[in-house]
Amino acid sequence: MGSINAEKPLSVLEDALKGGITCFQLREKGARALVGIEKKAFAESCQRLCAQYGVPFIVNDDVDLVVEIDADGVHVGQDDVEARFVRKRIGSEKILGISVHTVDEANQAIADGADYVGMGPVYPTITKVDAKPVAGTAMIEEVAGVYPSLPIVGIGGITAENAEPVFRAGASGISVISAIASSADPEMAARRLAEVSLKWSWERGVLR
Ligand code: TZP
Ligand code: MG
Repeated sequence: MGSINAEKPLSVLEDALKGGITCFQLREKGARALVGIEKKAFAESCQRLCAQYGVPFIVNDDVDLVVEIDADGVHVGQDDVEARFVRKRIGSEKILGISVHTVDEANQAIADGADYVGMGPVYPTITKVDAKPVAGTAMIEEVAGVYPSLPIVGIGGITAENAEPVFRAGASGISVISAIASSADPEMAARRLAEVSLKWSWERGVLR
């Protein structure tokens, strides 16, 4: 894996879509992050691409942008605007994802109307500068034990090679940045991740 390919993000996204990603979240962060009309224009380009592939387009944090461009959903963390207000603002049709780290936060996320919860960082990552300490898979297992039908998406340092324990712990999905965006071949990287995910959704179907 090299560094994240920030120069041509739309071509990385298109490769990832070709490789079989099933959801995309726009996370426009950091020193060089787009803002205002530039962010909106970039978001709309991502949204159009996702629509071509029939893949939901979710925006991180920016509820105003979600409403403005009619994105498919929004993802918020514990330090962002309170999730119950977000659900009220976006209505019942859009996807609401909430980052949680404990069973208590999962309880609250469900009460606030989460469609899925994100949990991590499972493994060490350098992508999120303010990430919480590495959590491994234990808390995913605990939350999945309490809420077996809650969609849990693991995040943080996940690759096709280390994804299995995340699914074994009870996650229904995995989300990645570096494993695709830092790959020399993002399409192939996405394909391998999609294969692992598919294998696990199939095993779940058999095991349940
Ligand atoms: N939340 C917890 S870790 C993380 C986020 C957004 C970053 C994950 O990025 P990577 O590159 O897949 O480790
Ligand atoms: Mg956030």
